[in-house]
Amino acid sequence: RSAARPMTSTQEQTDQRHELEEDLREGFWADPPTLPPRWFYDERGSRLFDRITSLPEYYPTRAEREILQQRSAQILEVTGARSVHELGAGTSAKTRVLLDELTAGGRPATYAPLDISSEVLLETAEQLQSEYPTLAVEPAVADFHHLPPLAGADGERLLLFLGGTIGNFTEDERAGFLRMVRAALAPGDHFLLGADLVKDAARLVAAYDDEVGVTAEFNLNLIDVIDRMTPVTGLRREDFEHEAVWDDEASRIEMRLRAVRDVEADFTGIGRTWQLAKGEHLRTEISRKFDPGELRDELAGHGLQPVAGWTDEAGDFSLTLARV
Ligand code: AVI
Repeated sequence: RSAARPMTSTQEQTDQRHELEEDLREGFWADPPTLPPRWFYDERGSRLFDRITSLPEYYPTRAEREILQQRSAQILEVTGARSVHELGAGTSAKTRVLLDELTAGGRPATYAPLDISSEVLLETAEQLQSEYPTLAVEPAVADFHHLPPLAGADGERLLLFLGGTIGNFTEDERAGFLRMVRAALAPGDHFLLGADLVKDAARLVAAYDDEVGVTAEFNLNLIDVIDRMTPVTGLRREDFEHEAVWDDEASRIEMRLRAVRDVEADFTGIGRTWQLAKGEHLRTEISRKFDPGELRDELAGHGLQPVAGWTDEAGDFSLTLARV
């Protein structure tokens, strides 16, 4: 969730610009135009996302924390894990509950936070290392498409993918991701997946269109990210409005930026003009909501055998534990 953070070197800045331009070329002239959600997360976007996670309407973060608080001991008992790897770890906030259990009684263990942003990773690793003296903290830069070889003994690894980020993938991306997870694990290793569940449409829409407008700001910030990272004229945030729509058939929320007037933007960096007529939209994110049974079948279909599953008390969010 953190591709567009402030960069440390000009080279990294140039690389990021080229990656964004590649994504623009691929998505912006499609119908509807799209952009991968990773571009939301510059410094401001990451701060806005943190605010989203404590909004009254946005239940997933609280629900997942509730499950982890109740089930961490059980998860570690069932898995026998001694090395925990977390993809998209960020600041590892929720994971601390699990790390407390993992290191209870001063037992040595390994925690490998994996994230796209080396900055956040290193800060988090340093912090965790001082909090958990018996934990070997081994951060590694990784994105959702490439996992490095995972340290630890076969059968003792637990890979975490929390937060419901699996819902932000398209069907193809999700299949590719699960193949990658399966390939990274050995027989006896486990995978713990956080996923948001289908529920009443009004609650889902409210979670992505909150009363005070933090999610709207998060969505509109994408226009500022694009404008800052690639040379473009005529792309203005005031020409768009935030929208969250529930698509029942696809079982997903779509976040959109709808044009409130005709937009004509000149992307001089890639030599193309982009037009969006008033009333048309740019799709900025999908957030798929799952049926627990279907999700278990999908995992099993990828060689990840579900061994346990839990929801929070309200049944809003799920953690599924699968074994290779
Ligand atoms: C990161 N991801 C799981 C969030 C979600 O709920 O799909 C991103 C988000 N977008 C708007 N609000 C939250």
